[in-house]
Amino acid sequence: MQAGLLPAMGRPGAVGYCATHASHAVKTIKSYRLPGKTAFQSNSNRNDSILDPPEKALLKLSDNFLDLAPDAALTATTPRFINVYAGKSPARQAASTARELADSLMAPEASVSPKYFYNTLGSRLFEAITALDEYYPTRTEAGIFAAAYPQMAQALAQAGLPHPCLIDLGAGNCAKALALIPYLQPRQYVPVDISVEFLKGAAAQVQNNFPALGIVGVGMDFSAGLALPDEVQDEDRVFFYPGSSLGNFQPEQALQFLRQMADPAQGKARGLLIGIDLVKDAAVLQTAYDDALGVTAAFNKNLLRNVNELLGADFEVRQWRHVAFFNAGLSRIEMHLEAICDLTVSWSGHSRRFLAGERIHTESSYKYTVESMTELLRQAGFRQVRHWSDPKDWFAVFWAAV
Ligand code: AVI
Repeated sequence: MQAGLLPAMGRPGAVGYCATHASHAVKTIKSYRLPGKTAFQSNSNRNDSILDPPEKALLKLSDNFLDLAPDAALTATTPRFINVYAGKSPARQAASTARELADSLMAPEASVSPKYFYNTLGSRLFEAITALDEYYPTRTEAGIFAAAYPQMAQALAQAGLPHPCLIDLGAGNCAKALALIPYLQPRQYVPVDISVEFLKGAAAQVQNNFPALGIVGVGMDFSAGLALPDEVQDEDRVFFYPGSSLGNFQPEQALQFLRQMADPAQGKARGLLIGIDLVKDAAVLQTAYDDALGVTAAFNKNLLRNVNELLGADFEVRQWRHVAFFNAGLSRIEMHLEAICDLTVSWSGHSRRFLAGERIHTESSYKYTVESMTELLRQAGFRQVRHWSDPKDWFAVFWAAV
């Protein structure tokens, strides 16, 4: 057991900043012998997301705590952070975003990439979606993880990855990794996200919980390529990609993306732990993307506000309606914005006319079967593939190793 993997959140002795070392703020945290489960239950600083694991796992954790000397001092440094956009000036970034948006809006079948959902309000609306009764993927996936953490850890160990470099793609608030780290015991944790400022705070929180864990935060749009900076350990990389976001790629793009993870450039042993939404009854799928409260509709329409800001366009949100349906032939949910009346949208000297009923395609969310995902992982170069699913077989978490 590596000392750094002991979660600090159950420790009432945690104290504030007391020293500065080099450019990093150093935090001293007093640890103590874990007095059993009650300590987890009584501490108000705890992170409840790691309190779900089964009883047995809690006992295993407490055993690990006993390896520590009482009152041993652990230090938590501010995690390193690398912004892969650093080479590109903000003006060049803004210009290429505007070009991409303008091109997709001017195409015969107008579209906007789903990555533009996630401005500040969009991220909050997505969080609200995950709490909806109709949106089953988030809680179904959480249930699968909670029931199978120890088995997942065992699968990694069997693949020769007992202390991996855990690369968390689209880490967001890092909550899913926080629960996984005590089981997978990574040597290095690498949260990756396009939303840089948000990620910094979240990575610091992980560091507080696991003071001696090596953390390198990476700000990058990983959908454009998975070339990670040199600071990321190139041995024993395990990619963690929960949330069924692979479904937002076109199948050919999904295959290319998976191939990059299986590529020998990612180190000697490589693996992937990924959450995938499965094909199911069309009505269940449809209501998950067209909920009664209209939260998904707001999430979809908010994209127009973001395009207005990024492109300087003049979309009138009230002139558009949310459309979501399951396209069974392509095995995907499609989300569109449909013009309610004839209208014209303009931006920096350009304009496009939309007739009533014309649509902008904003998202596809592909649904796989266990067989089709297993086949895709094999095509990408993964050899050992297994999965865990819920009793209704609505969602699956796959473990794939090369
Ligand atoms: C992020 N992604 C996996 C979500 C999905 O289900 O495709 C995005 C989403 N779109 C509407 N609701 C949720």
